[in-house]
Amino acid sequence: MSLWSEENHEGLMKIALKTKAKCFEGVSEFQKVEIVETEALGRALLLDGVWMTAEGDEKTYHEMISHPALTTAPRIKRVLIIGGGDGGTAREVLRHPEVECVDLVELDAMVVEACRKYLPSIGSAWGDPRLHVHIADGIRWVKNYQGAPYDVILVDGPDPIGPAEGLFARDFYESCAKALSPEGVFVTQSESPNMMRELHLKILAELKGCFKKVLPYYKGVVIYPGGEWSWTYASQSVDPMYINLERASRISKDTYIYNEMVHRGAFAVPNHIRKVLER
Ligand code: SPD
Repeated sequence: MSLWSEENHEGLMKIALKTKAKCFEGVSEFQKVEIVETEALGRALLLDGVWMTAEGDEKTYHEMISHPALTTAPRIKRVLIIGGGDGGTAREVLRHPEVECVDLVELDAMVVEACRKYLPSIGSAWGDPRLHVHIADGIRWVKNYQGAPYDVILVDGPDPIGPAEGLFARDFYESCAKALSPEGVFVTQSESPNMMRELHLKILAELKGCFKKVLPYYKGVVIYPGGEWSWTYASQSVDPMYINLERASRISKDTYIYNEMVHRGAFAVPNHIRKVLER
């Protein structure tokens, strides 16, 4: 096999990792699913040739998509994860003892099966009885949702290509806003603020049409284009700076990067984004 596995980002940039072996390759109804063993970051998942997660790099992403919401939402009993088929986000969410029920809605069964088998350290919470995995379309799930409101919704999807495109659309954000309790918190991964700046700004603009508070936050993720990554926090009433310190300090005992100061610092918005948001 080739000594390198690489993502070619729009013909502009390549992100390549030296590779020892291929653990899994399959083509599902939706995409090509690969798990490779890399020299630098352990096993890693690619979907359609795009890096999704790697054992040696995943903690920053999964802690940052989860804990800012989970340490600030007033209630965190009911959580919806859309995507997240590698199990890393569910693992972080389920570390909060107040969480009673997590619905994880992943489109592609092959992703869950391959990750359960080859990336067990990322998905270490699959056996938790509070976790309910649904192989289904997350966009339809929230559109048709009639159950008890969620306290937190986390969107851990890929880039907006193919079936994932709808995860970046106004309709989807509106459905999420309706499926949340009035004091609920929504977080989505919101792409690279530098290599995908226009897309990042579009996500913020669409969310602003659906939520009263919309705040992007940032941290580095080694395997994503541009190195710097973003998530966006949205709510009708909750402010991410009002941190439940008991929850934050409890969770911080075992996190890789997350703590109260990392949380606060991540919400510092670079000027080139801030200027657009203030317009
Ligand atoms: N450019 C890739 C963005 C992928 C974001 N989601 C990753 C899933 C990790 N659980």
